[in-house]
Amino acid sequence: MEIVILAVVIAVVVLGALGGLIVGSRRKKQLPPPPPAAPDITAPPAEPHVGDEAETPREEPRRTIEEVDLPDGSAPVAVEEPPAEAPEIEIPEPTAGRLVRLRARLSRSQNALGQGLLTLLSREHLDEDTWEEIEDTLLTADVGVQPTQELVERLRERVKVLGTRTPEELRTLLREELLTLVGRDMDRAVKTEPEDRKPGIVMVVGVNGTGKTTTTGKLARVLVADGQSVVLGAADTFRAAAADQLQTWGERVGAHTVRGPEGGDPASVAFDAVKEGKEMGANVVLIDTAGRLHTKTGLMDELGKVKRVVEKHAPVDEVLLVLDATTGQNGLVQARVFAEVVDITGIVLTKLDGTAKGGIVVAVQRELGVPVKLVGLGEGADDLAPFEPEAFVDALIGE
Ligand SMILES: Nc1nc2c(ncn2[C@@H]2O[C@H](COP(=O)(O)OP(=O)(O)O)[C@@H](O)[C@H]2O)c(=O)[nH]1
Ligand SMILES: [Mg+2]
Repeated sequence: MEIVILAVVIAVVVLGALGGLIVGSRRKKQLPPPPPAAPDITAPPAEPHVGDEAETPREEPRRTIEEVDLPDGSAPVAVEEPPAEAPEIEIPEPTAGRLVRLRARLSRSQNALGQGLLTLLSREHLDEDTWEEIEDTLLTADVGVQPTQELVERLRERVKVLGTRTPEELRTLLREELLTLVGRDMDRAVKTEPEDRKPGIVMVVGVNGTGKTTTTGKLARVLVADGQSVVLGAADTFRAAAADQLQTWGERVGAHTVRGPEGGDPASVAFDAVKEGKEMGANVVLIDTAGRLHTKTGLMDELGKVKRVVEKHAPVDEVLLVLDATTGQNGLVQARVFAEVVDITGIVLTKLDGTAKGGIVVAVQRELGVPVKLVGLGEGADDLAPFEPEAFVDALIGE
């Protein structure tokens, strides 16, 4: 019995050792046996044999296919794969003189307002009916009642002492009076660079559909074109699409977008955006907000809270109210509501390209006592222009 067990143990040990040798020899066999003489390199590789390693262990780093010389001997081609997260960055157009470049977009206001007034003023007899027509023209272009009366009064006075009325004289006169109405001396710079700290903080507010997100995106481009680094805060958390839309704008110019969960707290997204802007050493943080106007109280609470929470970091430098120029009087009502909620520091008038009501510039400034700082003149990425009264009035009355 003991002998049998011993014999079995010996047998197992011997077999194990043999097995180990076999395995060991398999491991050591790394290369197939060298081919006889003058190997034919065009021949297909030798078939693997049973017991061959599935893959020859590599000492050298794996080479990509691009580094291998092509059969026809052409040089290796370096194919750069763009990283998925970094799309090509666009270089926005410079901002100086944009309004002049985009003046043709104001053609509807030019025809209705500028040319309309010049034609009326050129009439041989400036009777009461004509003055009434002039007044109507201004009102139709949304200049507003008070500013219209002021302008008509000034024009009547000046035309009286003019005697002859050459087209050139009338143009000069109208230009001067419209400029006075639009306001030459207001500070229209968008405050993005406070002297004592970084980043500057800008909030963009307004009713949905007026062009807030588009304007925020375009403004980011303006700032980037001017050499500033920008962080975007997607504080419109009601639809994920809104944050996507903003992020897309940001990616095009290399601006980082801070966003939160859909339906999340807008104030905390805004807070985080400023926090990240600080950490990144950004020059400016632009905060896009939601603008539901169903319940004034809800809006009040929400916007007010966003501003208060952001101001735990630093004061907000600029609150831009975005108004759709095509909505006329409705826009003025919106302006009033928003002004009650937050201190508006600047107005952005969008969609001036699609309207004959360029006079809204005058009316809304009067309404809020705040300057129009930017105007939207199209859906294109660079269709946002700093508002320049002279270029604007020149565009209205034509060359
Ligand atoms: N024609 C024209 N369309 C504009 C302008 N600004 C914005 N829009 C369009 O208005 C629509 C609403 O804009 P969006 O930024 O989403 O508005 P939001 O809801 O206030 O964020 C979009 O189709 C924009 O392309 C502008 O200056 N001119
Ligand atoms: Mg939006």
